[in-house]
Amino acid sequence: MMKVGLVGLPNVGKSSFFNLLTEANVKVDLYPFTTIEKNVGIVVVPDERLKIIGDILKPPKLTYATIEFIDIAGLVKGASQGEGLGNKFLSHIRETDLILHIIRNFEDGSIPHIYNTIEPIRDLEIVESELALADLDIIKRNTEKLRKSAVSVEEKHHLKILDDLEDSLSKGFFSSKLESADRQLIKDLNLFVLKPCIYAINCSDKTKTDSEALLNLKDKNTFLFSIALEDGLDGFDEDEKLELRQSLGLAINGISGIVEECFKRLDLIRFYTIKGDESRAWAVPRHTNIVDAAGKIHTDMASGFIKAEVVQFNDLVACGDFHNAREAGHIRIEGKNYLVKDGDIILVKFAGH
Ligand SMILES: Nc1nc2c(ncn2[C@@H]2O[C@H](COP(=O)(O)OP(=O)(O)OP(=O)(O)O)[C@@H](O)[C@H]2O)c(=O)[nH]1
Ligand SMILES: [Mg+2]
Repeated sequence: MMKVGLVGLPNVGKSSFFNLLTEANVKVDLYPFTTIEKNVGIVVVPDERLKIIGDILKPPKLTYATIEFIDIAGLVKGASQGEGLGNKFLSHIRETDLILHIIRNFEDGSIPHIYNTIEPIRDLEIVESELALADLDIIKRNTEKLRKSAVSVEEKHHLKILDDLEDSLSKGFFSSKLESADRQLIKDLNLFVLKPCIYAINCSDKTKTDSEALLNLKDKNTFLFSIALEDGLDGFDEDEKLELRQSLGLAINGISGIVEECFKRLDLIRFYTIKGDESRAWAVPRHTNIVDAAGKIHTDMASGFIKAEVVQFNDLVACGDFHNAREAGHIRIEGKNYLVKDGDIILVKFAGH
């Protein structure tokens, strides 16, 4: 399962956000939330298509695709050198696929800010430079070893990738434009700089959010939300919630919008299975092969894979069910080289029960 790690300074609202995710999942019972540990939770990804499948087929059970969220303590200046609580947990963020960086943009005298003033860009830079320093540590350890042992062209190329990355991180650039083959080469280092990142700005529930600082952040992947506002939205209907968020210049979908954004940034797609008692959405990386996708459902389906019957969501909805879709000629037979597409509804035929 894909994992999202929450990072940010202390008192920016990471745990409050994590708790809101929990509540959102509990309130709608279709959205089960599981806490594995205190700070690790499984969150379902909102999915209109699965809802529609549920309405049409009325299966006893609907199962949504999920993402795991991890909440760690806040990072402070010097975290990479062991300062503060967050450092201890940085290794948990190494194991994630996406960083959700929560940034404080709300004033509240009763909630101290570790650097006293509300300055989103400064805060972003502090946290990213700590992540960069932690990456530099790892890169240096690896280049030292490689410099001694690199002989082949491949090894020297590997070393060059790391040297270039070290150079740009040392100059303060916390971003990387590595090609995917090069990325693959250094994937095992789990560097923060190679992870996709979303900046979630926790705004005040009162002020409009068009300050210059935030506009400057806009070219980054920015999501504006307000925990204080979301906390007070119980009892409003969905349209009213959208309007309130919009009037404050926030993203209209609030917390569930962030989850969707994470899904997008992870470059995941969804396919569906509708056999038996359960209709279910599965999240896989784009370009996943059908056999690997089948293996997610059951390992036997991958090892005994024969073929798959595939219908696109829209065709199934138009026809009403799998049987009618077949009559209408919408079912495709796909072999082991097929790459799964977003919205495919898949029936795997496999041998060896
Ligand atoms: N006024 C206001 N207070 C908020 C908002 N978001 C969070 N808080 C409060 O800020 C305090 C800190 O929030 P947390 O969610 O615990 O912060 P954190 O980022 O998890 O902090 P650490 O775990 O220490 O790193 C809590 O008292 C929250 O209720 C907000 O949007 N507005
Ligand atoms: Mg916290």
